[in-house]
Amino acid sequence: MKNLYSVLIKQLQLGQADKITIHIEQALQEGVHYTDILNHGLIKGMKLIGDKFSKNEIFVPEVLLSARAMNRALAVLEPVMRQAEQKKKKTVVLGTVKGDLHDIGKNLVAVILRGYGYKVVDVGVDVTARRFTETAVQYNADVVGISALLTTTMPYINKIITALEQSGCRAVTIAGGAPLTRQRALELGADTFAVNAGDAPLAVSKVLQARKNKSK
Ligand code: B1M
Repeated sequence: MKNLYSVLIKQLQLGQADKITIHIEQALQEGVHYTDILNHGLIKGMKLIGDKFSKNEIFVPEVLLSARAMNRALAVLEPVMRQAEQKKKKTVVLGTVKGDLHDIGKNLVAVILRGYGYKVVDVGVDVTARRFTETAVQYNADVVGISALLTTTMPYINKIITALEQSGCRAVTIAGGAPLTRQRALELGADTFAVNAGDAPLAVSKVLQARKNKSK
């Protein structure tokens, strides 16, 4: 099994989108759990790529190839997670802020939330406050999830939350993304924060539960 994960990490690093999808399909057929593929293979692999990028050991073209392979890999896992889903509970509108094109972390958050039974409406990347708000109102969202990966795009989280409040939307807001801290997320008006995709469902459910208790 260790070999499976190191092969996935290698394929991610080489941006081998076709090979990685075939490999994941085989692993799933052999009974490997999707959470193991995510945690021991894909997330670990993206972290290594991020570290190499930060140290200038690899550059944007390589990262783009890896990002494409990662998104293809997530697309293979998604139906499996949907199947595991028992019943849809709450609706989450999820997107990456205006000016920001990073979507791998957001996509991972979507996969995990779906796995926990949330209905996720993914509004994509480079999303304006207006689009977040209109979609939240349209779907009567329980949760709005905002991803921001750049120091320069982080402040836009506050614009989105202000627009949601002005529209009368009462959705719980969660923000996340590499440069963000809990303190900064709360300063920007978010109800909660998650440092990684795995923590997002618990963070959201804590706030939803607290609201429910308050309204009793
Ligand atoms: Co960019 N990039 N990038 N990049 N990129 C970072 C973020 C950076 C830290 C790299 C660096 O310099 N060390 C840096 C930001 C610095 C800063 O502002 N503090 C940076 C920069 C500067 C840029 C550009 C400006 C580079 C340039 O063009 N000069 C440019 C901006 C483009 C734009 O958005 N307008 C840019 C472009 C790109 C690519 C297009 C090449 C590519 C994105 C491809 C894509 O997403 N489709 C890319 C990538 C891949 C990265 C790194 C290497 C990896 C990001 C990633 O996917 N990580 C990143 C370096 C790094 O993080 N070490 C970097 C894997 C992913 C699973 O983790 O996204 O952190 P992450 O998500 C995590 C958590 O943050 C959290 O959970 C996720 C899973 O555990 N999370 C949430 C995320 N969203 C959440 C939402 C939640 C809850 C948790 O609730 C809603």
